[in-house]
Amino acid sequence: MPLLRPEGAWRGVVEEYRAYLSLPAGAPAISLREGNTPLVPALRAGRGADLYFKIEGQNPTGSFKDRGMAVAVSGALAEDARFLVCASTGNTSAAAAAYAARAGLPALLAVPAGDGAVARGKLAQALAFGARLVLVHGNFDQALAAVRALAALRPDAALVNSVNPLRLEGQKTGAFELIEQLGQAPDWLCIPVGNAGNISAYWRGFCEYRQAGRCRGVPRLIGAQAAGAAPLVSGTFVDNPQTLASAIRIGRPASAHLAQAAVAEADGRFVAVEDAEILAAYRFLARQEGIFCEPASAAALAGFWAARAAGWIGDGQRVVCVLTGNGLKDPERAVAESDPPMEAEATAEALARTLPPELRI
Ligand code: AN7
Repeated sequence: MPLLRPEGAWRGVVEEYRAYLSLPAGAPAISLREGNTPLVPALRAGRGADLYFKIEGQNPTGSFKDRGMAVAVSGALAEDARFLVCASTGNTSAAAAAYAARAGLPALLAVPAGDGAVARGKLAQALAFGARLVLVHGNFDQALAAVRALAALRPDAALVNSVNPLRLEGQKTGAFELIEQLGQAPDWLCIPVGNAGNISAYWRGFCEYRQAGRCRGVPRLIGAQAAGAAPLVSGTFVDNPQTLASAIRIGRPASAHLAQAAVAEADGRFVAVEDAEILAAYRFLARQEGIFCEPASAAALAGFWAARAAGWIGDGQRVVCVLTGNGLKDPERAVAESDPPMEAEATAEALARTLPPELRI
């Protein structure tokens, strides 16, 4: 008989970390074996620091949202919710759709309508998982206000945006894993910030592991926002946020207060990065590191580079950039940023002529 669960196999964040999660006792574990993502050392991007990438795009639906969604949907079942609802720039909705399918619950997903508002891969995921996908006339912030209002009217709904405390509970497990993978906390964590839940969750995770004696120190935080959607850098909400990194096109972060407290306690900084810097980091990651993430995730590396240039992060310091989502989420951006393919006859000679000049003989 083959073992259904070989000794040591990863069980997903609810079962691996239940003792650290404030889930209702007896909540089921809804899991797609999320978490346990690779920590990959940078080869060329480090600029004199000791840089690593946490590859959250290797989660089941391709983003870090799976950690929080596993816990939120487990909690929703414990509380007898009859449907899930969320607003999203795409990744939350993809995760909600998958975990709803897993849990056998319907999901209502409100995403901003409009060209490029949500990357194609994310829309495809929501549809494939069979969720009710609604293109809302408005931006993410307006969609979030609408679903919050709906959830207030419907006690049978589980709102699974990061205003649901179980979402941050799940996402803090990324910090736990980093400490386990490095043997201690890094000196710095660089992370993209949109609705500001994930940076708040990581900070909670680091502080809880320190409290539990699992690490001695906690990292300083760099929260990277796109320059056109940077309310935490400017200190004022943005009514019409703009950036090609659609995942973080958010002007009124729901967890702004938590993120501000985290960055203050961590002696960290919020930094605004221009779309051109995000794209440079996106291309560098793919071409020089072999890591294909989505543009919003590349903001973490752009933020790291900005922090290095400003002298905040010193030589040799250990830094982790959280690469939050998979590059396949946004295939249109990948094609737009790349050379077009070549064409050739199906012969050796024709193929050889497509080699770069230095390789032709
Ligand atoms: C790839 O899916 O808000 O600061 O609705 O998809 O916790 O919001 C996505 C956010 C970073 C920012 N990277 O995290 C949504 C959504 C990626 C993301 C963020 C998001 P938060």
